[in-house]
Amino acid sequence: MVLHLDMDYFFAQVEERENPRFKGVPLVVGADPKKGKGRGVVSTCNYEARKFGIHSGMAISKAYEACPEAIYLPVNMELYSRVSENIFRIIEKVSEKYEKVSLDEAYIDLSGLAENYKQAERIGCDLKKLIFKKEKLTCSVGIGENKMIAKIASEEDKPDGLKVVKAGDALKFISQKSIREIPGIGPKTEKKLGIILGKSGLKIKDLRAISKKQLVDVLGKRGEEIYKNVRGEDDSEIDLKTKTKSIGKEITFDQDTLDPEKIISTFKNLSQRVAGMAKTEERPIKTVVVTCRFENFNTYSRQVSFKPRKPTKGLIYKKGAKLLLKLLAKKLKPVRLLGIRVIFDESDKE
Ligand code: TTP
Ligand code: MG
Ligand code: MG
Repeated sequence: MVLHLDMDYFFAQVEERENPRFKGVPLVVGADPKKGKGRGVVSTCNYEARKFGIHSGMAISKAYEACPEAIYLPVNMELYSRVSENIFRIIEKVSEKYEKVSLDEAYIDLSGLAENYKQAERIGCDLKKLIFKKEKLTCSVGIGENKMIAKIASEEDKPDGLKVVKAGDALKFISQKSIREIPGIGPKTEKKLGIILGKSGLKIKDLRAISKKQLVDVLGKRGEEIYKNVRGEDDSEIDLKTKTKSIGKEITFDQDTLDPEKIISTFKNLSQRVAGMAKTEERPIKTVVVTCRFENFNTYSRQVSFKPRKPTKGLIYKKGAKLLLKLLAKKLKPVRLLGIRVIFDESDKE
């Protein structure tokens, strides 16, 4: 048995908690909308804002168009990382056998913890209560016989949901769901499958009509997995305690710029923020990667590796700036986007 947990509208919910007057009104976390002229995207929004069609990844200008009266907040990653750490500490108390998927999402291996679905449900219920008690945040939990079923189950009653899908009910449970609920089926795969069956808006049960051979012909190796997935099966393992491999941050300028002062001060600021985030991992870094996108959208990355060291602002900035300056001197074009990323040392891997 597997339990999947995902925090509800995570960044936005944390902001609501920090400032209750954001509750009950549309709240969007992401780039500055600049009265509709902003260039970035929506990170997430609360459910009130979702009623206006706003969602993660949408252009912030589109979101503003849909709901100019919403409250727009910048991404405060340091805050969300801190909250995320607290949540994972609570999860760890329930079980050491978990996989961290993202800041707000985890799979927990229930084998050895629960003997039946009733016990599993209690564990899910307790975990939700614990998180709410300690962090005043809601999450949604799904329980199933494998990762895929657990994940689809956790989506079922969001927000603040708890859904248990017993082994015998899994097939029926997924039948009427969109094929997009299967992890890894995105718009491209959906389109290819739509062509095979000659229709759109495919449900999971529709895919059961496609032979394994045909799925493999169209999708390659992934076709074999999908053949199993649509039958409720999923052999993917819980990847226990995957450590964060890297942390980075990038920024798109409001206007492409060649101004050295602006570029350097922005880069310094980015380095500082990345250092702040990297520090919370309490592990040394071994590589710094710099990314630069120019006005023509050509994007270049340069990296440097060194003996593992503490991720201080000074180190990250010094290593990064050298790479950046080399790149800028060579290209001499206005800059659209700057990014910096650090890669952690993994030689201490268990
Ligand atoms: P999700 O769990 O996908 O979304 P969510 O928690 O905001 O909403 P839901 O209730 O549907 O789970 O992502 C977790 C956080 O990751 C989200 O709060 C913000 C961030 N995020 C982005 O910054 N950009 C993205 O495109 C997505 C999908 C998420
Ligand atoms: Mg979430
Ligand atoms: Mg998530």
